[in-house]
Amino acid sequence: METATEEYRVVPVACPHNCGGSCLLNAHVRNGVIERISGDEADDNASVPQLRGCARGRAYRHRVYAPDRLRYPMIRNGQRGEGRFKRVSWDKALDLVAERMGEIKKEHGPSAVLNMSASGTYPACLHNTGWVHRLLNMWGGQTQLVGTLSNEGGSFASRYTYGTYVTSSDMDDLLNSELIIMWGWNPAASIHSTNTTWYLRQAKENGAKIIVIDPRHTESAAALADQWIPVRPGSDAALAAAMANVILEERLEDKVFLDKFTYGFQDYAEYVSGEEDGVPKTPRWAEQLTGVKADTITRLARELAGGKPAALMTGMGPGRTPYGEQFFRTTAALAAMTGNVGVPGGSSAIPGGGINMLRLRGIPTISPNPAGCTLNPSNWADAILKGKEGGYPSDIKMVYGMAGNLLNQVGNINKGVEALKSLEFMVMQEQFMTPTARFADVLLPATTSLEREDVFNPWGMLGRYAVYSHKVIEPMYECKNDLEILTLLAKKLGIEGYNDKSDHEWLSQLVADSEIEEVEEFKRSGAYRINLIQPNVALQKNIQNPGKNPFRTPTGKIEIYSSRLAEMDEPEIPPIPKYIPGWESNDCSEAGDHPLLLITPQSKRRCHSTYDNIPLVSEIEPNTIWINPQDASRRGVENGDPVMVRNERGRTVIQAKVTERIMPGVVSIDEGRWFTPDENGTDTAGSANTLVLDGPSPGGAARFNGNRVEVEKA
Ligand SMILES: Nc1nc2c(c(=O)[nH]1)N[C@H]1C(S)=C(S)[C@@H](COP(=O)(O)OP(=O)(O)OC[C@H]3O[C@@H](n4cnc5c(=O)[nH]c(N)nc54)[C@H](O)[C@@H]3O)O[C@H]1N2
Ligand SMILES: Nc1nc2c(c(=O)[nH]1)N[C@H]1C(S)=C(S)[C@@H](COP(=O)(O)OP(=O)(O)OC[C@H]3O[C@@H](n4cnc5c(=O)[nH]c(N)nc54)[C@H](O)[C@@H]3O)O[C@H]1N2
Ligand SMILES: [Mo]
Repeated sequence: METATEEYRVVPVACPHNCGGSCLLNAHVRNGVIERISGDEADDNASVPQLRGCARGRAYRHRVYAPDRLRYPMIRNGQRGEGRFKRVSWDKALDLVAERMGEIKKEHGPSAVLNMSASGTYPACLHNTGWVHRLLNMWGGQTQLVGTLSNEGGSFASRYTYGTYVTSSDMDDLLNSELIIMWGWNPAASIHSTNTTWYLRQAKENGAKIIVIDPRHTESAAALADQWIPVRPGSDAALAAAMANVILEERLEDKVFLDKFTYGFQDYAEYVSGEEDGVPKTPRWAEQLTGVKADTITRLARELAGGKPAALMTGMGPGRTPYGEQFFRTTAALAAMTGNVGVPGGSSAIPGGGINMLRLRGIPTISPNPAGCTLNPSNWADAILKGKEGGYPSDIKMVYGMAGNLLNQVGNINKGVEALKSLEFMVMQEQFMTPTARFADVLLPATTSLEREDVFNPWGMLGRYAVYSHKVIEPMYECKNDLEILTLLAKKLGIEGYNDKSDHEWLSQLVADSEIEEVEEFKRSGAYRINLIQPNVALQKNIQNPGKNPFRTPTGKIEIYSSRLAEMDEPEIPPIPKYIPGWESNDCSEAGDHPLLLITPQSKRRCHSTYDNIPLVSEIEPNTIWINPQDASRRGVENGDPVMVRNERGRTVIQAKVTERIMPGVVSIDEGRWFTPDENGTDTAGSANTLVLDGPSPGGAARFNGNRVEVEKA
């Protein structure tokens, strides 16, 4: 029963997580306590749909009120990584950080500090990790992680093929497609923009045919696909080359498009026909490598060539393999061969940025890094352990991290543990005691996004909306906003001019400088949506008017043959797209005692490792390893059995899900469970990265998929 003294409000906020969407949520608050969170219930219409959150966003309250929130600053009180800490004041904690940073800079220079901030607040316009870069760069510099763990393969391929990173059309353009090939793409779980699955559903109702190519029969396959084509991880470039072979053999290619818009296609055609290396890339050739029947490949190729406009929608999973960049180069070649690039309903076949219609910038978070030292994120641990002697740009002594759990989220956790143990000093700005935070010397407790004000927008590629996220409650315990923590530290470090505005002033400026005119309405409703009659189509202007808008490649064309890659002269980065066998992946003869190929996709119960400690969301589905009945029965494993998964990098125990939904020879563990070792170092939580390789592919991609493992009854 409500009484007159009770205050009840419904406050618009954003789901702050980094799945690519930015959903509008409503926080229901009574007397300063969040009672529940509901989804967007605005009037729905086809062009401006609701921004409805999923189970994770709606459970955000359970993160805010989680009993294991970090509550006050703490310093290490035991061995590093042991997890014993003692409470101190903010003043004392920040004094210690400033003092140790000063000593480390004096002795080793600023590049001794590795910035291990990551994606936890990526979609936030204000409280994001750009401020850590700003702090360290103004202080003298840092060793910086450059590039993403997600899409370096795609970025590499789009840079050399199209000369731009803006390669994604708006998702509602899928309504213009006749055929949609979801190639290693599972937005039913991995979102990639709030309404992607909703548009796919409508496309299907409009009669589009949907084919899923994935080692797993995914949620998207179950909900949307007319056909599921399982493929061995890391072999997709072979599948694409064989499709190209069929298209050329049957003369189904779009010659006019190839002549007008591409450069060097003939070289690829010679590779595909076998003229170049004596190996025709026929469907039969690919069958051995991919596990896809030659007939199926032939039919798929014909379907793609005949199904115009066809959207070859590639996810990032197949790109996170040993030569992941080649996958996207081959799919771009297919899209060009079939004249599907830059047209409504088509696709560039490389995931990348979209045409950004919102100028939500203006916060000066990035300044140049005076130390100039950079690392691929997949090398962070190796670089700490080996330093300059190992060919890395710096000798790292200290880590500063905000909103990242990179011990858990990069391959080879056991190597990461060794690396963190070897440090002189480590600081983490976190909300929880994550596996990474346990190794810190100083823990600085950060607020959640419901305790502060911010603006969020989805990944550049995928939407035309922004969400205003109001402050709902006061900071819990002694937690502080990330920007406030960094501003206080900047003062202690004697940095001048780091931050001269309040959060509110920053956000007012941000919105005032953007295209948003109805600022009050944006704040009131929480959402700003751009209604378009026609969705944006990536690369369309290059195709409509190539004279005026040449592709930004050396030749001004889509470079199937890249002159810049040719100049590099690296056999592992050929100038034309090629299938290159992975280190561990496809060659069955090299399987040894680790015969199964592991993939580690995104979980619908987590955003990476975020939410792994929240029981409510963990109920969505148990954490399991998917294994085909053939592989399970050979090992005496039954559905529900605990199994040990192992290779030379580590061991983890997890429950088996015996299912036809994964192809034989492949197993799958959703990434992101918190590494929880027992006294023998065996992980007890099913944390995928105990098994995964660290280090990037030649083009920079992380190699999360296609690692060799063995499974046995635990
Ligand atoms: N729920 C949820 N959503 C998320 C995230 C999350 O953690 N949770 N993370 C977000 C982030 S930051 C990112 S970068 C994106 C990542 O998005 P993606 O990289 O697209 O997602 P994944 O699930 O890793 O991979 C997509 C699909 O590829 C398949 N796959 C794996 N290896 C191969 C292969 O070699 N060949 C083929 N054909 N398929 C393969 C997997 O089975 C999976 O179904 O997702 C975002 N969305
Ligand atoms: N095996 C395998 N590993 C993968 C992937 C894969 O597909 N397979 N995907 C990779 C990809 S694409 C990515 S992007 C990375 C992501 O890796 P990370 O960027 O490390 O992402 P999270 O694990 O979600 O960790 C984010 C942390 O930020 C904290 N956090 C959230 N909000 C805030 C805040 O407002 N302030 C502060 N200070 N902290 C906050 C959360 O508590 C959480 O611990 O993982 C990669 N790891
Ligand atoms: Mo990512």
